[in-house]
Amino acid sequence: MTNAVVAHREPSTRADFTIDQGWESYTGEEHAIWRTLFERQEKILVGRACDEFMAGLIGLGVAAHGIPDFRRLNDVLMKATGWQIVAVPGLVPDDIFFEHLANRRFPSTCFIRTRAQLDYLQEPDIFHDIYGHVPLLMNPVFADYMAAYGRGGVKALRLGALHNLARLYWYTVEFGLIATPAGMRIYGSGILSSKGESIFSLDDPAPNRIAFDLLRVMQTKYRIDDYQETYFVIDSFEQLFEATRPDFAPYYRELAQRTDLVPGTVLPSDRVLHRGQGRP
Ligand code: HBI
Ligand code: FE
Repeated sequence: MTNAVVAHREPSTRADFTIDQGWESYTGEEHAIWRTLFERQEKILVGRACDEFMAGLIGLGVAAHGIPDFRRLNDVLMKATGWQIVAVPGLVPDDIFFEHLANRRFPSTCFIRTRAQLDYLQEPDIFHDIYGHVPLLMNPVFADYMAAYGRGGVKALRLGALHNLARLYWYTVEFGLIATPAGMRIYGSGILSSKGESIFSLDDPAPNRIAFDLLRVMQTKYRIDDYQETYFVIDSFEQLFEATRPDFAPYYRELAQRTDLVPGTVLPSDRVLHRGQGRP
């Protein structure tokens, strides 16, 4: 992330790392970059994003015309599921991140990528966070899952098992697919906010697509610098919420006995929905 883009957002001086969004200070060019990203995804995601995401986007009124004001979004979001967006300068320490999620506060960055970064940037920007993550927080079951994830994160930190839980977040909240009667659909924010991966994750023969299994996901490493080699597919948000209801301490003990799996692994015990052909 080039510092120049972030420079006009003062770093936080608050203990919870929050800052003011400063919605009035966005430039015309920043609003135009939002419009470009929004209109591009709007076309690509028809028939690719899950219905719950589309409903959340409409419910929130996240429109193409420019960068949304968190105050307006919070009026709607709070009424729908008790969540609110808080502005942060960038990635915040894990303990702060989980504390916010556990209290139904989604920490969103408020800078937007440059035109040179339209197709890829390593760290989350406001388009990834608001367009990618927040619409699904309008869905009550998913909103409960995210709050439960926050509570779980606080505990995982104490148990030294954060790396296992971070994999669950990665393969569901960021890069998850969901099976529907109309076919596989996207719900992961890292995919929804990415032009290339919105197409690759569903259409490309290269990656594996494997039915979600909690321990399998938490045992599997992931890459942050390229498309996923494996996507995990849930049957419903209820399945995801139920799977993560129990106390995870026994799971962490079990995982400590297993060796980590590399991202492209396919196990005989996997319910393989598509066996990837690997990338040329
Ligand atoms: N901070 N702002 C922000 N956004 C994230 O998605 C985020 C973070 N800090 C930590 C983090 N994600 C992950 O490392 C945790 O899921 C483990
Ligand atoms: Fe994210």
